[in-house]
Amino acid sequence: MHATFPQFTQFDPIAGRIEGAPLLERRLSDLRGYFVDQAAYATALAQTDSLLYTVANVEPAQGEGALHYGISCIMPGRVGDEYYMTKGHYHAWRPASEYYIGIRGTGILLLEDEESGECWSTPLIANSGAYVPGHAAHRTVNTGTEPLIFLGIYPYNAGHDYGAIVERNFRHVVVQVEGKPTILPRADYHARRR
Ligand code: PAN
Ligand code: ZN
Repeated sequence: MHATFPQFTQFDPIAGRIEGAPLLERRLSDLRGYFVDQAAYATALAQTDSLLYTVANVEPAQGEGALHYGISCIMPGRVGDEYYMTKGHYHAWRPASEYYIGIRGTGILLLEDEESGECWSTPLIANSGAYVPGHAAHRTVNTGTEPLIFLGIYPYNAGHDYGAIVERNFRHVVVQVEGKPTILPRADYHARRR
């Protein structure tokens, strides 16, 4: 059977775009309540509603076995000490896993297993891959000085579930401490600032 979608795709590895794919933009105002330092968030938003990241998804086919994929581009920057990051989500269909391939820049992928509560992280850098297992919340953080660009490949029916993250956020934050990206339990970050 001939596929009805393009068999060959070129990515723009500098801008993080896929030609013809619709571009979703996430700005500071879209991430209200996500950053740990609320005062820094309010100050930043009062200045400008900065672009935090873009996602271009290609969803060529439906049905058992089909794959979707998308390229994400997270800008460099921070809100207070916390680096620019994605909202983060579970897949609506929890067993769906995903594979991330780093194309440009330097970042960290935060993961949390829904049932065990286990938290872990992996680097996300150019020419490397990171596996996101099913049932894991995942958030990507740009800890570098250039855009962080990566490809994500997932089952067509993975879907996004943002609700749980909106409610309780990730247990860890990725913040700049003494000039270096540092992963801290959210509670420890608050305690340090008291
Ligand atoms: C990615 C993410 C993308 C943006 O394509 O959707 O990086 O992150 P948020 O969806 O958390 O805003 C992916 O993991 N898709 O399943
Ligand atoms: Zn995902």
